[in-house]
Amino acid sequence: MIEAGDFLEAAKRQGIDFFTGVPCSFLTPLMNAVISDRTARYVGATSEGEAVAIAAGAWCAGRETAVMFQNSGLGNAVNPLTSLNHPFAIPTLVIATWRGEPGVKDEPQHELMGQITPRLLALAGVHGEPFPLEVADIEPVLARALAHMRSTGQPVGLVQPKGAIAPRPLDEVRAEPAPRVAPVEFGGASLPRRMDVLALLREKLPESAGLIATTGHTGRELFTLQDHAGHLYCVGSMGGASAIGLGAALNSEREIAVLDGDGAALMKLGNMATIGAEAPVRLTHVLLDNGRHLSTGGQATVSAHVDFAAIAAACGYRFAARASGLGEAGAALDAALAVPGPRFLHVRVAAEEVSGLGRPTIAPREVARRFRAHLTGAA
Ligand SMILES: Cc1ncc(C[n+]2csc(CCOP(=O)(O)OP(=O)(O)O)c2C)c(N)n1
Repeated sequence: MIEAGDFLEAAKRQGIDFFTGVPCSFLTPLMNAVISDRTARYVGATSEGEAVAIAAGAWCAGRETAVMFQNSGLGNAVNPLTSLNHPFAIPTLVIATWRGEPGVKDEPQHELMGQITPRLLALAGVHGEPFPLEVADIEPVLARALAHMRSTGQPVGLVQPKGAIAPRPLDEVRAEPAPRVAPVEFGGASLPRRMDVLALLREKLPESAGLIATTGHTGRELFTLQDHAGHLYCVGSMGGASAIGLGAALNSEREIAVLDGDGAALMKLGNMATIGAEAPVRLTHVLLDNGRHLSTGGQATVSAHVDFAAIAAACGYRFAARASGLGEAGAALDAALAVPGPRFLHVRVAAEEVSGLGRPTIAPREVARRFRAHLTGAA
């Protein structure tokens, strides 16, 4: 058995200074230590996949990260591990608990995942290291993990067995919820093309900003308009753009803009609750709502039934607006950028394909490194 504090201090010595995750009773001591440590940053996520994406955004802003969750949530994390961390070569230390470890008595819902956890992590491209069970093992395990992460750019996983860490109390400071804002209306008669709104955003956001474009044609439209070191084109991790934006905005002095889709936002609606609670002041979340999964054939989403600006306001975003014309979207962005974030813009756009759309010609691995250099000012 090890002490949570010994593990945390060793992780910090290895450069890990940003933690995110979802609790598990096996993780309680380590999570309590991280949350109680005023020099470590912890973000509680609504899902394990969100945590992986938040950590990816934090890495883009220059941090080394760890993600902690129950192995039940590994399924939730597989999508960003395989389609974000892997192609973009974004490392993180994954600490997954081992509920249902073969030979250890546990509940039936953990049995199958317990059998497949180490193999599932390996299949998802996560290199495994043994969880340190003695204090003397902590430093060498973490040193090897960080060396692997830095040389390959890929995540490393530790599977934490039952009773591996001694109990540790929780000393948590909860921020008071901010007063709710009322959504502002910028009504316009016509629906602009998404590409024209993207051009407007590119023009109005500072050169130093980081723009994270959601999965599908949004990233391709942004790339077709202009390639930029401050662009991150999500090729996978559908729904993860806003979580990447949160991780980046919590760790960067730059303005961060998330260019989201209605299908993607609906897939990970919990992300908005975390953004509202964490309240990064330089984050602007723009939802480009065409009412469809346009990138995959135009199937309707349920967005017509959803008041996204009201959800953003209810989640604690400090500014929320609806806009439906191009000029109105510009006015809404001006109003948004004049106040501290997080800010939300719901922009209705035409469900119209752009012909002759390019695809990013720069490999995701280079996009991520260029983006990190841009956000950390090392470019
Ligand atoms: C987890 C996951 N499920 C499905 C897909 C396939 N997919 C790619 S883009 C897309 C549609 C996204 O819809 P939306 O966010 O509304 O953007 P739009 O297509 O309208 O640009 C889908 C379903 C995916 N990439 N990942």
